[in-house]
Amino acid sequence: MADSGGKKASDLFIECLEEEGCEYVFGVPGEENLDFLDSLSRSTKIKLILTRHEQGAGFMAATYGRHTGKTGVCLATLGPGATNFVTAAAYATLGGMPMLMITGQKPIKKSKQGRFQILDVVAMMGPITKYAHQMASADNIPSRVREAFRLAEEEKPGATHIELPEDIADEHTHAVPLKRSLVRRPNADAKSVRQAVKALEAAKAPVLVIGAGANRTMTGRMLLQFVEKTGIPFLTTQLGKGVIDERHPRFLGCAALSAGDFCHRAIEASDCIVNVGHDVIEKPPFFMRNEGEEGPGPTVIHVSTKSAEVDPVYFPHVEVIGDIANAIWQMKEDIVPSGAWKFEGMLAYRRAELEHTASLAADERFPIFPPHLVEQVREAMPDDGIICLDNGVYKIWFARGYTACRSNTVLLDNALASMGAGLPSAMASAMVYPGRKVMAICGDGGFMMNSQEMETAVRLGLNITVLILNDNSYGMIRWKQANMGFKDWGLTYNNPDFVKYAEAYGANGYRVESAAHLRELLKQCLDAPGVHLIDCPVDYSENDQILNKDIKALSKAL
Ligand SMILES: Cc1ncc(C[n+]2csc(CCOP(=O)(O)OP(=O)(O)O)c2C)c(N)n1
Ligand SMILES: [Mg+2]
Repeated sequence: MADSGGKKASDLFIECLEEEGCEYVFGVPGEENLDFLDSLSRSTKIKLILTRHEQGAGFMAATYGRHTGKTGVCLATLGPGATNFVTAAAYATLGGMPMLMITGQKPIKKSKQGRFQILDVVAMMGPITKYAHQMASADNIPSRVREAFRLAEEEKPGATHIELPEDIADEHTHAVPLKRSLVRRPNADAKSVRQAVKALEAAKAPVLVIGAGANRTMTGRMLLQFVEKTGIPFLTTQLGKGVIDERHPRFLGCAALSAGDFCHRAIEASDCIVNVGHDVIEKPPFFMRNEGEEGPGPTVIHVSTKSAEVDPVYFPHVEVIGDIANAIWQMKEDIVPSGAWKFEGMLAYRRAELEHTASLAADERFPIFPPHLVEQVREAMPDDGIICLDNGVYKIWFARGYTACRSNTVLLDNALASMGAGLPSAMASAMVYPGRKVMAICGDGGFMMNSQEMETAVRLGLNITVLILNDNSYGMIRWKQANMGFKDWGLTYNNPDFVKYAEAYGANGYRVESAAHLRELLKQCLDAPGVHLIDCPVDYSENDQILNKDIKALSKAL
């Protein structure tokens, strides 16, 4: 370290971010970030996106990472700023989204402040990130920043953290940014591919399950080619939704309920499951059986970048490990489709599901019936439109019933499953894809957890529609409460006047008055620039009956 000559550490830090291709820093700076902020002000490549809460910044950075595969960067101060990052860190790490969090800190060499606001932020971030590091010397900035990006982006992507203390940010150094290396994921071994293909060729009714890890560039294309060549039907988990266009005739549905749905019955009819990109963060939508337990279960083939984390509910028989797109391509090249395969039974379950959904979706009652709402949103959105779901009971209705046509057009979080991400993830989506229609779909509970970001959305001039499903309660928990036989207690509240609330932010607010009015409003809002909020009263009275009882009974009766 030399104070004379060289360049200021915070300037070098920004240069390192530029070298990585960083476009935005989302965040709420504190006084411990002021060197960094000053250096950022001179960058011509990186824009500061100021938010109203660090959690909003973190959700936005993570969503930027989810869409682009490039690390989203966010900034907060020490102590309370850093603790506000915790949920977003967990969201990115569990959800597989590359993100770098930068936090400030008081000087680490000399400090006059005692322990004011000081927490061991690096230790706090340890369990919820892939890498957490305190910068102790300006000379190390290039290698530490490179490392943070490398680890954030490497499979499985997730959050990393660098703490940049004030005195280090103010040091001078002659270090220079490191370039990104050219790196490729290793390909699956041909023998493992052969084993998997042999098992598939010998099966009577194989099926593909597409999970979180398959949601990567190129994987969807290869999977589609595999399905086209073999005719093997597929279903997805919630985080695998949209990897293949769900209008495909071999689509069997999305596993959004835990069990007993039509797609679960289809899997039960299979004797060989190819589980593509399974991440234990999502419960597998099938039950494995050990030998001796009610006969042999299906053969399970795990295709992923990493070997399967063994779990009481997951212990596959064959593993094909390597780049998923390449592994599927190799399997497609090798496989000879078998004339003995039978898919009719599985496809019949899907037809029954579609019939059941169509009958519900036709219900134009007011307050709006969730399956009808899903259908209307689908009709209003173009194929490449993006819906960003917060967490609530409607997530199940959308995961099951909304036909995704493209990858990453249904953003939902079935990993941390945090409330509050709907609005920020829609904002980041609108920034990454300014030419596409973007809608946040939130419960009244989840929306209020980060509703302050309405100001950010208006200030940034984003084009988004926020659809609020209003039931004056934490509906998801009420649904579970009913299902568990408890009395209806402790989960209702009042809401602000959402129309006035939107207007107070300079956005446009509307209240749905009928099913026909909802249709009109969706069209109007999606066609007009700016931030629109639609307050939509919903009728959740049949959630328990349909999701917990009818679906199970109907699918079982087939
Ligand atoms: C941050 C956070 N707190 C609590 C929960 C537990 N939780 C899951 S859904 C839910 C209720 C959601 O209510 P709302 O957003 O109004 O959606 P609704 O189910 O009513 O449609 C709660 C409290 C959570 N997932 N995340
Ligand atoms: Mg609610």
